[in-house]
Amino acid sequence: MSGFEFISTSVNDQVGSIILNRPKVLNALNRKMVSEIVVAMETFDQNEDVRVILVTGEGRAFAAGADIDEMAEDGSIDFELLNQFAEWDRIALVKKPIICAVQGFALGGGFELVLACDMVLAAEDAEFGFPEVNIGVMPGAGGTQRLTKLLGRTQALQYLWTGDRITAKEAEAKGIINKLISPELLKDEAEKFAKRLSKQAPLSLRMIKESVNKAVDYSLYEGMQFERKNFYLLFSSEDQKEGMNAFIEKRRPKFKGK
Ligand code: CO8
Repeated sequence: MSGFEFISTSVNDQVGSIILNRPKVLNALNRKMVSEIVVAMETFDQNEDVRVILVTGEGRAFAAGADIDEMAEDGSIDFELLNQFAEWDRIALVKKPIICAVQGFALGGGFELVLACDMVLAAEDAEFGFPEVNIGVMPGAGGTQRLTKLLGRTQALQYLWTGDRITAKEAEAKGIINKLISPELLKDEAEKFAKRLSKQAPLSLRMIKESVNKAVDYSLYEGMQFERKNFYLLFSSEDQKEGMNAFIEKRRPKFKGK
């Protein structure tokens, strides 16, 4: 993929990497950058050579939020007409696993991007938070919803009202992140983990992601019905035959994603 101004992308060993690349402003997310991130995710989602998507930030921060300079003079009608958050909705439609690796600040829109990913690896120096309250606004790309679903109402209000940051250690204890890693090892460990996932049966990863996401919004009964259909569906795949035959034949399976 080429032609991006604010991100860089590459494909390596079936992992599609997206690097946020505005380090001078701590990867502040301007509108074009968000569009580029979403287009890159969608392009990787359709690329047969990519099985897992990895999002990282260049420099000392993952992303310090939406670009305040860009929106400072905006009015509400500008937002309504731009409809920029529709792009964020498209992240939830990406079928392949999206992993992010966070160092330094993940604030405001940067934290919302983290919460929109499927799994989060974080360096010990990572800090998460919603400081919007300090500048007279509030999260707009899912922050109030996703944080509340993760932490519950009381704790979500605490962080959203105070703007206090959540340290990497606290984030691990609260289940916001999957794994804490030393800053020097973050990049290598994130790549290693993404590669490990890329060896798993791609359709299983896909159906599991879809089913787990339903658990967030569906009742248990509806979710179980949904899970069942996805379970049945996998029995139409070549990978199910390959996986089970490999087990019986005591060899490693070779998954094709079909
Ligand atoms: N927007 C624009 N520029 C930024 C941003 C930002 N969010 N964050 C940092 N920068 C710039 C600084 O202006 C500075 O630029 P310059 O060198 O030209 O002065 C450079 O990045 C380095 O920053 P600092 O010198 O401030 O670095 P410090 O280490 O002293 O402080 C902080 C780091 C604490 C992260 C500080 O920069 C800060 O408070 N940044 C703003 C954080 C914030 O308020 N984020 C929320 C923004 S609002 C938001 O995200 C709404 C979400 C809505 C939906 C998402 C749509 C994308």
